[in-house]
Amino acid sequence: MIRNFLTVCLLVFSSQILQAQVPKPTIQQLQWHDMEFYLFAHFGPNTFTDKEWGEGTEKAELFNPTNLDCRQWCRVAKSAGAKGIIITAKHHDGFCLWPSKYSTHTVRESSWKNGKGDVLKELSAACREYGLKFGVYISPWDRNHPDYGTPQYNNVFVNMMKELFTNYGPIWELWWDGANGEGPNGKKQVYDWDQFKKTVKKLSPKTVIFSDVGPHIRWVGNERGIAGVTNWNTLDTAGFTAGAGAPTSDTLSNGNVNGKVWIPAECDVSIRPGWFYHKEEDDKVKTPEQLFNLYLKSVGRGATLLLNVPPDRRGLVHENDSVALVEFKNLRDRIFKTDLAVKAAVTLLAGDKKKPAAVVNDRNKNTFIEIADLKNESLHLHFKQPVTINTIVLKEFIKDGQSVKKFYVEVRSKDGQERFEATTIGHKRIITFPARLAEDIDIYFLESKRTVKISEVEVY
Ligand code: FUL
Repeated sequence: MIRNFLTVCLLVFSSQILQAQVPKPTIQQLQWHDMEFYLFAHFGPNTFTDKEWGEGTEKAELFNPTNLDCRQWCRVAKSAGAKGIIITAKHHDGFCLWPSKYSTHTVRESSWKNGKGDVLKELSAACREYGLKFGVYISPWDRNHPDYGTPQYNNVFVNMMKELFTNYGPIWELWWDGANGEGPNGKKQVYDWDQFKKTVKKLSPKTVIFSDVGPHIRWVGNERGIAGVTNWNTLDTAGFTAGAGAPTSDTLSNGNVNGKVWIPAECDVSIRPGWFYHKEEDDKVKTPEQLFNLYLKSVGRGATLLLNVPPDRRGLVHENDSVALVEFKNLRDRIFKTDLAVKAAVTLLAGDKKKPAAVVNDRNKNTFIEIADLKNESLHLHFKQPVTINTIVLKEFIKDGQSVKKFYVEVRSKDGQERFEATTIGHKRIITFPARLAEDIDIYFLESKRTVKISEVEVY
């Protein structure tokens, strides 16, 4: 009797431990996943010198946009269906787009608005006005600051972040570039990441922090905007740091299947070849089709898409970029216009038993179907009237973690059947194929870490 009791206790206890070990997103990370697509704005002295990496010796007065209008950036972002904008408040050249007290290389020293301008003030206000999230990139590497390369510089960096959070918040995402080169005195900085993290946690606990290794969002391991075909939201960070000490690109692209921490990937890429605006790239803006392809390889693989759209010397998003972005939005709207799954009868099949599973086409991401017995259970969608389709979207209920390792979708009709195999799902998996007729769709889960929880299936 006592033995039985002890066994039960042990089982309950160990299942609780297992539960506790499942890495799950925070509320802020969940909200971040749902943002899916947002813009990056590389802007600063490089815009005026045609460089990608300024040396920090550029004269501050060079920074002089003739017609800066952050509201125009926001209108472009809105018409592209982007949910926020992250601005390079300070790139490697050390120039601050706000009048920082801790630097002498800022908008205050520039000719723009006689030194009275403040890009962060204008952009944060415009984002608020247009209902966009406001994010900030701040490069720890500083090729201008005299303290860079000494312990004092870490305090400078902390003080700058204090200014950002105090004067321009709420800041939804903070972007720490891992680059760590030499400063004006030829020395490299030993970054005090712990102090940086503590500062942000104290000032703005809801901000999600990006770096190569999180703590909240990881780099995807390339600057092409492409997530791994297999993409785990989990990562092991012990022993790694941002920058040179980061895990390999492959690991960053794929995540770690049994990673201990929820640190999902963000895909950063520029709409042009460079990160900063260069006139000679005006005809090299990615086409709407190229952008859509990137969308499929980022958002469609469970990551987010951070698309850089660099303002020009006027301080405006160039016409070519905004045209491409609007067309990119039109393309998505056309493709994802009518979700045919809503009309399908969805059931969970287990042998010859059938259970209704309308939770996956109720368009409520908070409801989900559980599939525990992978060998015998599958999801089935039946269309009374056969439909022509080329896209299937699946979503896992990631609030409870990520589980699916391998699955396939089978599309059947009188024209025959075709199977599409994939690995992870996570926030979203978009499967595309040449249009074909569908009367039935079966989804089989082949491997999973735990009980599969699917919240949505969409069909287009
Ligand atoms: C890199 C930087 O060196 C590039 O200039 C750019 O800002 C990119 C987003 O991150 O690390």
